Amino acid sequence: MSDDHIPLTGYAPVSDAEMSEKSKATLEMLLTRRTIRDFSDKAVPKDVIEMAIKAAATAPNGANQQPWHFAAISNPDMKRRIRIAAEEEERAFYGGRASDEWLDALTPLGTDASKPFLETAPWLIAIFAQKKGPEGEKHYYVTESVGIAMGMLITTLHSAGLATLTHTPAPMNFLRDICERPSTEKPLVLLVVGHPAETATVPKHALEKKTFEQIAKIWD
Ligand code: IYR
Repeated sequence: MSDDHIPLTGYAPVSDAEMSEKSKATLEMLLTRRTIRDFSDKAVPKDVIEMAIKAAATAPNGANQQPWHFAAISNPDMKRRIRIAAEEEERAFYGGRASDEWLDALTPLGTDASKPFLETAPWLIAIFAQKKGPEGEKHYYVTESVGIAMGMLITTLHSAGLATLTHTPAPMNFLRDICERPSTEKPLVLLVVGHPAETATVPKHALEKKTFEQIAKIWD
């Protein structure tokens, strides 16, 4: 073993039966996750958000450069500014910037330019990808790394009992100004986090999942 490596810890031996049980339990937990757009204004403690961000930051990533920044916002004034800027972009998107083909693909979701959840939900997490480090050094596999971290963030929040919406106003460069981030960072997603409103619905379309055979092939 070279001087710059240490023995692996954290992997207790596990039986095949236990592995099956645990993976099934995680699958069942994830099968209950739904993207929602109707949020309650019920508060969510800051420590839950902090914990979820710490969980996201354990993600495997290119050259351990950890090329991410999470701006977690519950400040009502910032949420309002984000809503105003996002709705302006969305009005342009739905009013002609998006192709007919794109708008057709969105029809079953029933989305439009109105984004009240950006003020109603207790937390917004703006996720930034750092193309470069503080000294201008290049980062590798940035989108992949941040994508994995976002998946882990959503999984942690869902397993805590919270609902999320992966909102992607396009373009969302306004987030850089509002969250005071440098031009070397690209906002990727605005994650809306909170409890579902009692009246929340999900589009039937979202429940139509591809079969296992459509998405995978096992070569054993
Ligand atoms: N950003 C828009 C449009 C939108 C695009 C996709 I792809 C979606 O899956 C959902 C919405 C909006 O948030 O309404």
